[in-house]
Amino acid sequence: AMGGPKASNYFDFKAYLIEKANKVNEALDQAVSVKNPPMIHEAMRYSLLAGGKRVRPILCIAACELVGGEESNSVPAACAVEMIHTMSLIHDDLPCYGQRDLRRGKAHETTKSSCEDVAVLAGDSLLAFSFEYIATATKNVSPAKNFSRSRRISKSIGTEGLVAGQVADFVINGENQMFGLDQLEFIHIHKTAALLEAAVVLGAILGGGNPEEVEKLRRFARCIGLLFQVVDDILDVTKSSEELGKTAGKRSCGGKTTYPKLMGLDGAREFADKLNKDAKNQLSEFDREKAAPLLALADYIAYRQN
Ligand code: GRG
Repeated sequence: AMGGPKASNYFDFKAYLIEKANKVNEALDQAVSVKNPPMIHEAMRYSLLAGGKRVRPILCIAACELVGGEESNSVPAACAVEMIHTMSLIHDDLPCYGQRDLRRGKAHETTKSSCEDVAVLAGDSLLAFSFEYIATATKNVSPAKNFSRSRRISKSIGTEGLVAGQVADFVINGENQMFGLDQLEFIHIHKTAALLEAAVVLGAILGGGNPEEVEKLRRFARCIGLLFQVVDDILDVTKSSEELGKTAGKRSCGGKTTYPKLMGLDGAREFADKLNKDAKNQLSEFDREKAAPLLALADYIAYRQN
């Protein structure tokens, strides 16, 4: 297929990421234009276009292409998922969630003080628009598929998805004591993996994947979602001990329960390896060359340094 990996063992993942991210950025730029009232559209664009690795949209496109779909089939869904992710970051940066550092640099600094009202509205309108956009911008999709797609995305956001994770996070963390692996996993599966799963499943469905393929890709996404957070926790420990001369533990945010705290640093590293292997195992029956982008994405998440 056009734009897919070349027929050689070598796969240029860096070039792949740049190509796909550019495609997504272009589509997002066109999707949300400045119209009336300009202020809210500018706030939406500010957060949406302020950078971000575009992991979720790239996963969506890669899943679509893996099962034999055309890239263009999945781009609107990929963009919708990124709008939802951006909404969650904007809301997460609000003072009521106690966020210490704003994400994406200064992207959400509108949330700092007097602009909280705009930030809430920018998040809300991105969420609403994501559904309008996916329904109108995706071409050649049956009403039945359209319906099941909307349902899947809704579930990944609401009280069975992101919101469930955020609520569990503050309820459990609010008790201010260590909790167990099951609870930690519940938080991450919902706060992080749910949207990654939705991205991949939408891509696979739009690409024409059969139910077995969709299910394998869904499990793949769940593993890398959890992996993302285990690696995050490991980096918290290793980064803060690297920060010589600075207050130790700056990035490790005090009493928070983390994988290294529950399993030790080596235990957490072993768990991360296991998740990476489990993720890749889900792809073992796909064509290896076609699976190259997703295999590389798993390693990218596993071996990232910040
Ligand atoms: C769903 C209405 C509604 C509200 C959201 C605040 C909240 C409720 C949920 C929190 C969700 C959240 C912020 C989860 C963390 C997800 C995460 C892993 C963020 C970092 O993602 P990256 O590294 O960020 O992909 P970039 O900027 O690269 O896109």
